[in-house]
Amino acid sequence: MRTSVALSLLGAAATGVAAQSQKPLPTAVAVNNNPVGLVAEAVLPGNNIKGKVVVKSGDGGVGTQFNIELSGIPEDGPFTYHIHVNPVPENGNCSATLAHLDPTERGEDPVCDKSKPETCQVGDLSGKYGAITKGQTTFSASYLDKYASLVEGTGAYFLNRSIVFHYPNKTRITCANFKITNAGPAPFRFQPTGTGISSAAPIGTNPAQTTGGAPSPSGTMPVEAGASFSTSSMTSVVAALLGGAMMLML
Ligand SMILES: *[C@@H]1O[C@H](CO)[C@@H](O)[C@H](O)[C@H]1NC(C)=O
Ligand SMILES: *[C@@H]1O[C@H](CO)[C@@H](O)[C@H](O)[C@H]1NC(C)=O
Ligand SMILES: *[C@@H]1O[C@H](CO)[C@@H](O)[C@H](O)[C@H]1NC(C)=O
Ligand SMILES: [Cu+2]
Repeated sequence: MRTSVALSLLGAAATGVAAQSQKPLPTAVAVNNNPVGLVAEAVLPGNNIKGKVVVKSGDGGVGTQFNIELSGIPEDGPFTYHIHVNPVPENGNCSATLAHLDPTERGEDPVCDKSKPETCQVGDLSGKYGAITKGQTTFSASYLDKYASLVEGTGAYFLNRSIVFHYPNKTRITCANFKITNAGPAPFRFQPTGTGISSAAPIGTNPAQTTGGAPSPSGTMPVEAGASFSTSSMTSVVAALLGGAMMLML
């Protein structure tokens, strides 16, 4: 009797210890305010794997769409790839990009569980969406990632960082920096005599913005302009429809 009580207490204590050592992994924050229309790409230098990784804001600024097209892939895969913390320096040294983008600081272990992408390192793209399998000489992938951020100033922001491809032994094969190719619509400015929203302002593709850092001169967010215009035009459409319906009812 005493023995069994003691044993069950021991059992409970052991269970407690096991539960403690499996602390839940931190979860990444889903990004819903990426700048609509923003497009960037990382073009590989092409001395082995060729191709590029194009990223853009998901619909309505929700998540980041990744489109990857590669060719000339060596035979000795599988290859993993990640967003790394630092950019590639001028000399192309992929080692200088340091570790994976990991704003939640969950670390490398345990390995990423694809079914719980929010618990993976934000930069562990092959962990979340699959590696380049052995034997394929070309690779294309397209997916929406909820956690990588296009919002400057946030920990998961990655357009000032790099993408790195690895051999199975983790040696770095190739790497490239992201460059903004389209900053998205310029801030909307109200023009009383204007005939159309599209003529309101030039598209913001000035090179200063592609190197990152400088906010747009007006300091307003480029994103909301189109959205608020279409909201107001939607409102008037709805109002017109409602008006029509009421006329019919009378
Ligand atoms: C590349 O970067 C790593 C890490 O910063 C450094 O240790 C190494 O010396 C660099 N190699 C070259 C060739 O610059
Ligand atoms: C990239 O941008 C983020 C957010 O703005 C910042 O915290 C980080 O230090 C930057 N990293 C580099 C390498 O510039
Ligand atoms: C890793 O693998 C590549 C390709 O097979 C090879 O060229 C390289 O020497 C290996 N590096 C190490 C450190 O074993
Ligand atoms: Cu990596």
